[in-house]
Amino acid sequence: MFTIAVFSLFLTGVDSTVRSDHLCNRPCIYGASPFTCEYYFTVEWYWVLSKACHECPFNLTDCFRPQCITANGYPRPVIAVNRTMPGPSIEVCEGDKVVVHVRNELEDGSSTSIHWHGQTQFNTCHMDGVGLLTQCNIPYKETFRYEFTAHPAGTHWYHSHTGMQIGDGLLGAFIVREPASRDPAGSLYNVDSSDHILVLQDFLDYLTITRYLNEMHNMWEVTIPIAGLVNGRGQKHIVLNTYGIINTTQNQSMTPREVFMVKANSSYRFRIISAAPRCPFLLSFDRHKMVVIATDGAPLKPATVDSLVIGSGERYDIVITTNQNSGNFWIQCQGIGDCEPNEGHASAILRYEGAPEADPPGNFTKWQHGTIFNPFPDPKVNRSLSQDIYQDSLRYGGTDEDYTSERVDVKYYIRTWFFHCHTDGHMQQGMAMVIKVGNLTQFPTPPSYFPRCGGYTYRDVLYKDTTSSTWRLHKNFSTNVLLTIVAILQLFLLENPFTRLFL
Ligand SMILES: [Cu+2]
Repeated sequence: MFTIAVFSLFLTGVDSTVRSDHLCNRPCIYGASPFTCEYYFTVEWYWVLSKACHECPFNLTDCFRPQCITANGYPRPVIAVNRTMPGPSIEVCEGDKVVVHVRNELEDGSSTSIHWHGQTQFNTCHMDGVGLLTQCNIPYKETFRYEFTAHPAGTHWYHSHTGMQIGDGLLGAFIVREPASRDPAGSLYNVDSSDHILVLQDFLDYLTITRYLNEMHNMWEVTIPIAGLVNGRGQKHIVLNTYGIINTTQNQSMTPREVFMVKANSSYRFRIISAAPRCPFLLSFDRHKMVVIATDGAPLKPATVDSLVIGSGERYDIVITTNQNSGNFWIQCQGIGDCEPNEGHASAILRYEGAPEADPPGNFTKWQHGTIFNPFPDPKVNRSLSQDIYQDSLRYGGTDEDYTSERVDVKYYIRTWFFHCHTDGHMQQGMAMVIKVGNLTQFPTPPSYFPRCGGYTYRDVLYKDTTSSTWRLHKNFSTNVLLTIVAILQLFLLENPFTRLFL
């Protein structure tokens, strides 16, 4: 085993895009020894267009300084990891051991926790990061050390699983690569780079809890003002040269969009993550088809489309072939449903090498999206239903797994799952339940030093009766979180890639 420890705080590069400069971001070689990949995350309240941004956006270079979060140009509080949003990407190979030290520096005293969305956590379910369920929330000023094996391969992400911290920025990409030879779609692309990870957020001009309370308690509030961000960047608000303190002839400017650089005549794997806690998005690349090759970490039989709909928490891997003449092209992410009326869109730029550093010609055009993958029933979407590809027609694209036959390869117990809607307000309103799989005595044992809060771990619930050598319930079980279980199910999980949607 190699141990690679890097303080990612100092290695986030010159901008806040999502590339990982960690040594664990490497080509994955079949049969090679796994690495131990160690990261240090400091979670803290931070600020859009902070002092670290100097003269951004009047001096655009300043917008790419370390610790400068530009978002859509509206100064507001955010919860950042190492003063970036999205937080530092984790990019590892399948089978690596991932160690993340999460330090809570949230100055209002809030607690936090981080869930590794899409990771199976075999035998480490206590590292799943669901606050108050699989672990205590991490208190202010304390550090929690997550440690688990990266599995399965694919495009995943991490995010806070405490309160509504996702909407305020506590999220990042979590990419688990495998040797290209193991990827059924490996022959369809030439480039699978950190430079083509696209993290989509919806974003407010105020804290997420404000929107939630407004929706819940303000009888007049019916609109949802939202803007989209791609890799933490968007362009919505005009920034004024307040007080005239920046020495420029401009009196207003706008924050930069994210730019994805490509070369002509090649094929790129784009890894698209929807970290948007609220909006589904309709996503397309102007004048480029997209070949969908995976969802939520599972390979699909490739499908060629013009655009796709991505919901909260979902991931799609697509291949873009750069078959146009050099130029700039819009990457359009249109918020749909109730996110449409209020400028709920994000845009980024696909720029061919040699093209001018400029916006693509023509405006961001809505609703021209051809064949749609997984269409959302929105009457404004201009489409021919007969062409569209629906989710239930997706086919598993793997070659080495026969998930339809009734056989049990492995038996494992995953203790408790928090099965929930990934739209933040919906979860808070109760679209969630705790599912316990297996008997308490069958669960993997957390380390003896694992922190406790109020007796939620199985050890606090059970004790071993030394005379009969059987497990018994403690009498003071009444305060235990397990009492909130609304359903106890025996689940028979087939190795179906789509079950991973809910992890
Ligand atoms: Cu999640």
